[in-house]
Amino acid sequence: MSVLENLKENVIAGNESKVLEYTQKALDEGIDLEKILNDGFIPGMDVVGSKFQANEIYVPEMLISAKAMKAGMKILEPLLTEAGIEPIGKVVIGTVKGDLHDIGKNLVAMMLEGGGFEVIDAGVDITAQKFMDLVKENKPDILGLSALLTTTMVEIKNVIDAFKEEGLRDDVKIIVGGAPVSEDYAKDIGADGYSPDAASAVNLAKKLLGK
Ligand code: B1M
Repeated sequence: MSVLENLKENVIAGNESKVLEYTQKALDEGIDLEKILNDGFIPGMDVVGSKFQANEIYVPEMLISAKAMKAGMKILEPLLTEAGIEPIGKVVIGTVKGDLHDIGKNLVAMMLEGGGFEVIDAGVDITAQKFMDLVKENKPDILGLSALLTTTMVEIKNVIDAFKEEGLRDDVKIIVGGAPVSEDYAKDIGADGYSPDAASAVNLAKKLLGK
């Protein structure tokens, strides 16, 4: 198996030490940074996403793969920045005001990174004002809003309404998710998209940007 095939397989297996080893090997062999990303990390996380959607693996396995991917990406990130290689899009993501659940949101963030996006993670309990400030400051292509409680789900609508009132709604695509959120709710409140899980959030984000 080539170094990149090994990298991909170890991302899928969630073997962090091997991911680090093969990332370094790929760099030592002088393999192009974009090639390491496009033929190692991204296809690895693609397989993880597909397996999750097919119920072949579950959240813990996906988290382990995402963690291994993130560790390897830490080596690549400064080099990618130095080389001026652009991510496929920028996402600001956070859990809305009043809500402290972040496991699902973190998974979505990690899968988006694995899919080639730059992700700015705002954290949890984020107000509409803070989301607006982050969008003005970072100019992301996509804003991701997560809510896990039926009581905080309504806050997603408040954020979207605040963006409309401030005249910022057309500046960013808004995607939403979290256990109580549904496709119908997303449509009703004027979101650009909904995804039920982390793997489909990546497909949705790519689709919204025409990638
Ligand atoms: Co809480 N909690 N919790 N909790 N908690 C739930 C959500 C609950 C369903 C449990 C229950 O009663 N059966 C319930 C909500 C009921 C409701 O409103 N419908 C509940 C409650 C009531 C509460 C408290 C109010 C409890 C209390 O204090 N009385 C309290 C609220 C605190 C607050 O937020 N203000 C509370 C607290 C907590 C802990 C802090 C203890 C902890 C959170 C730790 C953390 O996140 N750091 C916690 C946990 C762990 C859970 C459960 C057990 C697990 C949630 C989770 O992480 N799931 C949960 C019950 C359950 O789900 N079995 C429960 C795994 C995760 C990978 O899935 O987050 O759904 P999920 O994310 C998925 C998708 O939803 C989607 O992709 C992810 C990955 O595939 N997704 C997106 C998520 N965000 C997305 C964004 C996207 C796209 C997709 O685009 C932007």
